Amino acid sequence: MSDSDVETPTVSHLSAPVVWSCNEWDPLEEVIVGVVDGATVPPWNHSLAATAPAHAAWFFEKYGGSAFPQDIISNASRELDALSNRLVKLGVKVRRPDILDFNKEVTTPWWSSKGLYAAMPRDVLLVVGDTIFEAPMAWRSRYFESYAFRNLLMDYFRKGGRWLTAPKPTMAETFYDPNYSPDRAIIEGQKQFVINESEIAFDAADFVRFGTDILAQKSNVTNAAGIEWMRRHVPSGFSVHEVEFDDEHPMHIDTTIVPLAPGKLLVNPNWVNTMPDILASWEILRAPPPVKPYDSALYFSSDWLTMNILSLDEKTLIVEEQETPMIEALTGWGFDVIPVPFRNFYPFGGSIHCATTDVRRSGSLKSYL
Ligand code: ABU
Repeated sequence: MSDSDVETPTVSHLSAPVVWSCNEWDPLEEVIVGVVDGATVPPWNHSLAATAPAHAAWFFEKYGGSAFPQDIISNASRELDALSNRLVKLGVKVRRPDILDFNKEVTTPWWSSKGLYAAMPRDVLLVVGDTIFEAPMAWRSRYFESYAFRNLLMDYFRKGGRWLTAPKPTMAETFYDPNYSPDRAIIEGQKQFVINESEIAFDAADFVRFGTDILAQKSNVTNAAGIEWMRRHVPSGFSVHEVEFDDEHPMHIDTTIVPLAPGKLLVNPNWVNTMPDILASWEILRAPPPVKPYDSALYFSSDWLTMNILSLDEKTLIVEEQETPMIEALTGWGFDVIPVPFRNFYPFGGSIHCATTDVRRSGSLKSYL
């Protein structure tokens, strides 16, 4: 390629920032919705076993290394498209990542692996104010996942968005604890994790935004070094606070605490026994038990995907349509609920919050905690 083939980034500064989101509930203007095309099932391995339910091992043993079964992809894809169309009708600009073939084996100096998917923008990208962060991730199968979003990121960059990419860990053997076992996730009162602190790692979904304050948890994909890296790089005016809950196998905070509106927090009754002091002034709704049984097609996740809700604004929530107890509880708490079909996406390990990343919400930076 000659230099003349390379497009020079032309930066246009819009009157409103192209990337701007400070919390989970301001009015949603632009969102990325994931895609499942090209998704590959990772082989059952040590880091996956740290959080995937043991009952799902058969799925990974049968399909590991192969494309997801086509019927699972088609059904989920239909629901992602329906969600996108619904959001457009609600006045939200929807962007989609590129479709990549994650069944290609990639090799680094330390390992070889196939990929996973571009289904969960929430895991990969985090918008803090005017900056979009690309997470380094901690699974080998997710090492190149952010490239499905690169064209979008370049577009935001050209339009004046700030974009930061965290340093990726090598994901060499030395990064994982060979002695970690999900059966011994707490030793002498200390939570154990499959990743160590030798390198920086985090998934964006271990962070949740409350305006000037961002809460983050250590997990099997996010270490203290990753939280510290974010603390040093968030734009001026934001602070990152580490919190810990009672999920013994944490991976992603968005089925543990979900802020829905200023002062209103949905919490997981199994994993939140003690509220961190920083949230003491917030009104709490303990989530009703999930409708979907744990041992159904939930290959990557707990059954608390029921809590994985996207806020359209501080009054309106998008919720999976069959989660009736949740819909009733939220309606009773004063919210308007837009039910959408999303059950067929659950086998990929997330629901509506995971499948989306808000790139722009109106509103200004404020303190709520
Ligand atoms: N990725 C969100 C799923 C977290 C959970 O297993 O509850």
